Amino acid sequence: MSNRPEYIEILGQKYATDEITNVSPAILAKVPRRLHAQPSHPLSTLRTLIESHWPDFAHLSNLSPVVTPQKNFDDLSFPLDHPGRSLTDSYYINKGMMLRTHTSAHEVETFRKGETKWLLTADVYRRDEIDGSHYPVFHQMEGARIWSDDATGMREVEEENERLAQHLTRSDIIIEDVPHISPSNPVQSRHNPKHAELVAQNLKLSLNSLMLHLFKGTKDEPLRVRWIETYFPFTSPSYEVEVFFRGQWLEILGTGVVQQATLDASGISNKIGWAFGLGLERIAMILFSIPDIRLFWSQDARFLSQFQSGVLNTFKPYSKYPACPRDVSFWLTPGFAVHENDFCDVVRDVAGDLVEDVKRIDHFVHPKTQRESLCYRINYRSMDRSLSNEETNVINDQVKERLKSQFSVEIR
Ligand code: FA5
Ligand code: MG
Repeated sequence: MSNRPEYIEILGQKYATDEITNVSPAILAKVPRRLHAQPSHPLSTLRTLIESHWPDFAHLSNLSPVVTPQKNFDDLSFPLDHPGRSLTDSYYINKGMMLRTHTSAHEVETFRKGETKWLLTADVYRRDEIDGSHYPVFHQMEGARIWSDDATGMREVEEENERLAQHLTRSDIIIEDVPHISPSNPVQSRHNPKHAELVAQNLKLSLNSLMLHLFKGTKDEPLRVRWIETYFPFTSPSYEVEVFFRGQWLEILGTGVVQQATLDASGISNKIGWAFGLGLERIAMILFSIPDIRLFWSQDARFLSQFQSGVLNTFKPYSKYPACPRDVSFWLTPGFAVHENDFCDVVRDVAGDLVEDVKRIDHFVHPKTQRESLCYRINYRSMDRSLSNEETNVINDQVKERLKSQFSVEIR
C-alpha cells in the first residue's frame, strides 16, 4: 500500500506496519463493533441460542482478532503454499501479525487451557468477493469436544450417541447424509477407525440436533439439511453442512474429526475429538429473514429497533432503494496484477456499505498489443436512503482514482 501509516492501532494496541500491511481503514473500523456481544443484536441472540443448546460447554467470546500466522495457519497444519495465507485472501498487519480468518485460530490455545468442550464466538476477517452473502468481516462460532482416546472415553461417546439418536426423529426436517468415512474422506492413520467412526457419528448427531434446535421446519415444508464431504487441513474426515434457503443451498458450517497434529500442538496427544466452525450471519439471515449481509452492520434505528435480546423475530425490510450500477474498465499495467479481492477492497474502502455487489463482467486481451483489460460492474445501493446519480458518480470517481494510484491502471 502506498502512503501507509507507521503504526496501526487495534483495540488500544499499537502495531508497526511493514511492506505487506494490507488492512484497510474500513476494515479496522469494524474491529471495535463486536456485534456478537451487543445484547439486542441478532448475532448476539443467535450466539446465546446456540450456547443454550450446549449449556455445559465453556462459552468464550473475548479474544482479540489479532493473531500470528502460526496460530491461524501453522498450528492447524496449513501447508506453506495454501492460498489462504496469501495477501490477496487475508488481512495482514505486518509479517508477524494478522487478523484471524477463522475461529479455528484459537483451537490450540483453548485446548491447551484444558477445555474439553467449548464454544468460542468471534469476528473474523477475509478478503473476499462482494455480494449479498459475503462480507469481509463476519462472525464465526467454533465448537469442539474431546474425549480420552481409550475404552472409557469411547464408552462415553457411545452412550451419548444413543441418547442423541433418540431425540432426532422429527418429520419437519430432512437430512441428507454421507458416510462417516470413505476413501475420499479418510480416517487419520493414527486413529483406530472404530473410534474415529464413533466421534464422527457424535459430531453429526450433535450438529443435526443443533439444526433442529435452531430451525423449525413444518410438515408441509420441512427444513432440508445436507451433509457433504469436504477437505480441511486440520480435520479428517471433514464435512460441510448446507441448508436449503430461498431456492438454494447455503453452506453454514465446516466440521470434522480434529487432526492429531492439532492436539499434539495443544499438548493432549492422548485425546480424540471433533470441531466445527459455523458462520453466524448465514444462519441469522435464515432465522431472522435478513436479506442482505450488510444489514448486520446497520446503525439505522429502522433495523436495530426491530430486535430484542433473545427474541427470534422476522425482519420487516424497510423499502428497497434504487440501485445505481456503474461499470469500471481499465487497462492493466504489465507486472501489476489486480486480484479481484484487491479491487473489492478498494471499493469497500471508498464506498463502505453503499456497495451491494461487484461482478467482473469482462476480461479482454488486446490481440495486437496483448494488453489486458478488465471490466467490473459495481452495484451501488444504500440500505437506508436513495442515492443520487451525482453522489454515486463522486464515489465511483474516487474508486477510479484509487485504482490508478494503487495499481497503476489506465481507466478506459
Ligand atoms: C472454516 O472457516 C473452518 N475454520 C471451519 C472448521 C472449523 C472446519 C473446525 C473444521 C473444523 P469455512 O471457510 O468454510 O471454514 O467457513 C465456515 C463458515 O463460515 C462457512 O460455512 C460460512 O457459513 C461462513 N463464511 C465463510 N466465508 C464467509 C463470508 N465471506 N461471509 C459470511 N460468512 C462466511
Ligand atoms: Mg467453506
